[in-house]
Amino acid sequence: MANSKYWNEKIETMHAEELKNYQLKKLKEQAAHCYENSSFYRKKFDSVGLKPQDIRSLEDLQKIPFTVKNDLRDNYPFGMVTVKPDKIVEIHASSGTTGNPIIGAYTQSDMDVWSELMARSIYTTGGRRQDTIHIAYGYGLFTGGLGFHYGAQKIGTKIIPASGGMTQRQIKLMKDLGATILACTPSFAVYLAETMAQEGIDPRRDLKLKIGMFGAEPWSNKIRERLENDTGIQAFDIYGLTELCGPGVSVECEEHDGLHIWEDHFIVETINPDTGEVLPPGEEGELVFTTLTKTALPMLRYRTRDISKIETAPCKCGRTHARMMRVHGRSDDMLIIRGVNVFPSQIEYAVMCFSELATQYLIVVDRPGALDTFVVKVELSEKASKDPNLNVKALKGEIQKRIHIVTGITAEVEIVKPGELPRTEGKAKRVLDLRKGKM
Ligand code: DLL
Repeated sequence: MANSKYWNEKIETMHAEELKNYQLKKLKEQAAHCYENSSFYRKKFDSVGLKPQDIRSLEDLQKIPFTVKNDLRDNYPFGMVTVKPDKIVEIHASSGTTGNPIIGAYTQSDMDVWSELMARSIYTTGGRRQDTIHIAYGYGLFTGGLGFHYGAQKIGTKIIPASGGMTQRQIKLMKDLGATILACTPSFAVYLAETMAQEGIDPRRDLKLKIGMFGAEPWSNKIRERLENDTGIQAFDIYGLTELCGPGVSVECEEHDGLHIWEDHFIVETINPDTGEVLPPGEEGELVFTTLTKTALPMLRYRTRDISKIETAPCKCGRTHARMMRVHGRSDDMLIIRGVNVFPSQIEYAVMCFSELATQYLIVVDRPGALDTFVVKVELSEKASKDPNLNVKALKGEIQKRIHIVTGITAEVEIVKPGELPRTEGKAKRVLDLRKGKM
């Protein structure tokens, strides 16, 4: 049971060696479950002459072939499910818009684990029974809304299941109902903060918010600084994906130095995304997860395409579970512009260096002729837009220089008025690639 600091002290502070032994025991069980109950996994094992009993150490995990997103798409909807259909109690799906959706199927035991991990994650950020959590992640097939709901329910927190949309109404509800925790995407949090400013609401004076739990999309420390400054809350990063459960795979503790991966339920590896080679901790690469306790749709060596690095050194908070550094992008988010690799997070970093700018930005890439065009649209902050001494031309030049420093290529910078770029209530869209079909 939870004491003042940990939701589950024994598990969260388990000695590293003990945690490894526990993982190995669970890995053997999960591999056997997959082999026995899924023709998909049996074929994977057989293709490399592997049997579940060959998994004798954690290093042996590397003998199992990777599982990729297309495996899930190709086996849609239930081809990779490893339990009888009547054992499935809930289904979610990720937000992709084309092709077969990626499905998350849960048994009751999977639901219990997910709720437990979400309760642990909320508790880690300081959420307690006395809190009121305003959940503005979408409810429905997306795992954000309900994932937070189940975790908060387990803690006993008062829940406001606001879901997405109706920004002004959300602010009124947060104010009137005394929300102390805000859970939503970082881009929606920025939008809420902007709207509050426009409506003359001072979050420090008019609201009781103290914790923000932001995830489901990449966001930078610069956005954290802005959000914390604008609202007075302490912002925490939370990560997860439908294929593993939803939110609750990892979360930041009060040290804000990486997200603790709940290693009693997941094994993490980082690999070189081009070669598949396993990288040592500390080296940046693609995150690969193996579930240890999932029963309906277990994932063995699942390639997430998310780029990060792992920190195994002890954390000051006392938790022994490894940390992943912020995901700053996905391998498939990477743009190749005029032959140069560009991540949207690099642009975000450059943009956030300027206090004259709001946090919104949009990258527009096109190929009208032989060459790529690369436009970065940025927005002036309300304050800067009212400054009569602002030299827009000089500012543009500075932004362009900064983008060149971080990416190595020159962008055309367009500065637009506050509020002109599109806002989203869910995951932000930062890139408009108009080259598709012109390549
Ligand atoms: O986004 C689950 C979630 C909901 C996480 C609410 C956190 C909060 P999917 O829709 O399946 O699930 O999208 C998963 O979103 O592979 C990452 O690329 C990205 N992502 C999720 N959390 C973060 C984060 C949910 N904290 C995909 N930082 C993942 C960066 C994130 N990217």
